[in-house]
Amino acid sequence: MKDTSDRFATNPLRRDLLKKLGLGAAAMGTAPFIASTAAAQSEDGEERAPRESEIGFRDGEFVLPPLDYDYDALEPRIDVETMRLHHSVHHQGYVNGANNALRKLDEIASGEGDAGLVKHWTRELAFHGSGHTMHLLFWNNMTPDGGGEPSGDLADAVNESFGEFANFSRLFKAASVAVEASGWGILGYEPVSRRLVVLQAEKHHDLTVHGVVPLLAIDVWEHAYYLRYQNRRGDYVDAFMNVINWDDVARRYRAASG
Ligand code: MN3
Repeated sequence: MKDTSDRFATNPLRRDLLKKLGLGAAAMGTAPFIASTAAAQSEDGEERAPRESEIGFRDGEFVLPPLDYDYDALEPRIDVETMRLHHSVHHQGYVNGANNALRKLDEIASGEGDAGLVKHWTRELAFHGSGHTMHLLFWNNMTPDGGGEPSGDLADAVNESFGEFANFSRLFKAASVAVEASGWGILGYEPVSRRLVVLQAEKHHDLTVHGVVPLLAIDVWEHAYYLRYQNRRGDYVDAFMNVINWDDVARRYRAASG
């Protein structure tokens, strides 16, 4: 893996795939990948250096960044053991899977791989690549000091899109609770209508509206809540509302809509 990473980093096909994954220019060169370009802006819209927790790609490979807070920081809403397993095992699995899929697709591109498996490996990239980017978003969407309501431009956008915050909250929670099997509840920016939308994702990527930029996401796979909440997904969704980092969501909104 190590000896070929330089080739992957400079491979034109890989660049194209990274673009399609929405990873942008920062992923291609020496600049670190930021979970969303949105997060790379400070409160006043100026560029800022990415936090370590936002860097999900380095030296030609997807990587698992550390969290911005300790595993026990979101107690009692999200328990320490869930956080530890979810970050260090589950998220790492998506990082590994995405790197493997890219490697296999690079082999096919160069004529060395089995082109008959292209359907398999693109599906693997969609699943693991989306798993990686969604978890990067999820971790940075949360903070021990979270909850409440957004302010500023994001608050205006929520009101314009949903009428008022309570309506957004009702819709977001309903969508998150109702995801069939494993997936995500998502607040995203839809660039054609230029409004906010609430979506579900099944797995990490099914039900996507292409072009929508996810701003806020709650993981409703059982691995995200089962140790503490068992089958009570609704209680977990309610708890999540109290750890949302609205400053992070607002930065992403500004970059996506700007
Ligand atoms: Mn997860």
